[in-house]
Amino acid sequence: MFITFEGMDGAGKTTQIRLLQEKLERAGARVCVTREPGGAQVAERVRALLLDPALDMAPLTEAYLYAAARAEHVRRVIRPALERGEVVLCDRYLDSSLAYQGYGRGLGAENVRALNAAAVAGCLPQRTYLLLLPEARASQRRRQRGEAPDRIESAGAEFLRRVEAGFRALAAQEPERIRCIDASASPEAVFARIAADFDALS
Ligand code: Z5A
Repeated sequence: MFITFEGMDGAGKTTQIRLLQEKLERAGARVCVTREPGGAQVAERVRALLLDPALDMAPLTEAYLYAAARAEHVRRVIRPALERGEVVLCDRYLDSSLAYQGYGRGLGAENVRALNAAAVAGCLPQRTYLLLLPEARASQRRRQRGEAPDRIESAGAEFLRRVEAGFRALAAQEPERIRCIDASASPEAVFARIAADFDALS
């Protein structure tokens, strides 16, 4: 099974992935937890370029770099883990490119999907949990972490608004795969919703 988690930065994806990993491992499943951009050696190098606040790059360059990191991640980590029978839990995937580069940067979701076709090579998630949290709450959670904003986080409120609208549009297009989860409750309450859906899926 290939499961992805999406949403705005700080919505709680990492927290929810850890809770699902614990639940699955308690039940005896083998789990591969991974993230984008990154997850593989070369992809982690590309991640450093993509998130470096000192770099400025054209939107198309950015989209290709995310796709390049994904090509490596799919071939080195995700597909091999699926072939070994592991459950793959991935923090962001193709939908992030559609939302951030397609809607946020204005490249167009379908152009970004086309540019990613060879990178994902048919490797697509069965279920995606889209964690929805008002931007003000997400930025409050990010501040609590005390880390300096990365290049994408620094792109401005209007950009983030387009990204969020993009995620909602993607969920409306594929309601059978993308489950919208209200991420404003406690981590345990949010997880209860994810677990109920996951149990029905598996
Ligand atoms: N990006 C892109 O543009 N195109 C692409 O194709 C891909 C990505 C794949 C990657 O950033 C950036 O790349 C991202 C999109 C872009 N940029 N933005 N913006 P990243 O990997 O460094 O970070 P992230 O994935 O955006 O998010 P994150 O930092 O990992 O946050 P999170 O996983 O969603 O949240 P968290 O770490 O679980 O929780 C944040 C804090 O809130 C933490 O202190 C928790 O303890 C707390 N928390 C979590 N849940 C709760 C609840 N329920 N209540 C209260 N507090 C909570």
